[in-house]
Amino acid sequence: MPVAELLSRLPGHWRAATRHRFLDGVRDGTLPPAAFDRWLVQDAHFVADLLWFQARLLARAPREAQPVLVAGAAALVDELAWFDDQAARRGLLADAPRQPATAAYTTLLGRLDTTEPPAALTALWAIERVYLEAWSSAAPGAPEYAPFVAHWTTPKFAAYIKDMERAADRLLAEAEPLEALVTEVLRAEVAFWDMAVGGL
Ligand code: HMH
Repeated sequence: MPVAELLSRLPGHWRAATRHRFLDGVRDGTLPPAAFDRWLVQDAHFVADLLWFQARLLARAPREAQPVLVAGAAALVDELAWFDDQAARRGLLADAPRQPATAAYTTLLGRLDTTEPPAALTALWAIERVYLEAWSSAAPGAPEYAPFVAHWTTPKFAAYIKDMERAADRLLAEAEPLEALVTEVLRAEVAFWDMAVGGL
């Protein structure tokens, strides 16, 4: 079964993770900048944790999956520098503590770190695929958020995700029931958006 089918088997979770009040607010400009900033700081933590997970997956993955993983790891290093730059411009405290939803996602990444590479790669693909879809739902975004929406919906990001999908499909030659794992990813994504609007 191609990994893309996992998502069409989970329409409710997919929708909840890609259509959210936070993203509506980004699109129509009703999201308060403070909520966006709160989310940005937490997402920087998430990306740092994702780099940890991805670098370790790179080391243990079969050779055929390594090119896409190494390219993505390099992109995450650039992304962290970009977050630092945004934090400096917006006067944010990048070392603010992790919120519970961020810490819970970190725990999930820790579990994925002990999951066999084919399943771990599929989960990583789902993490990136859902994020692209979520930001695409907010496009083009209100003027103050449009540069962020553009940053997370580039053709380059979409092509990277497609490459990872192909790698996951190759590794998962045998049918594996991964709905439960992908559901966990989608739930973690919903909790992450919920966190960002939590104080509103
Ligand atoms: C919460 N999910 C979340 N943040 C991200 N930056 C991504 C996925 C994609 O890297």
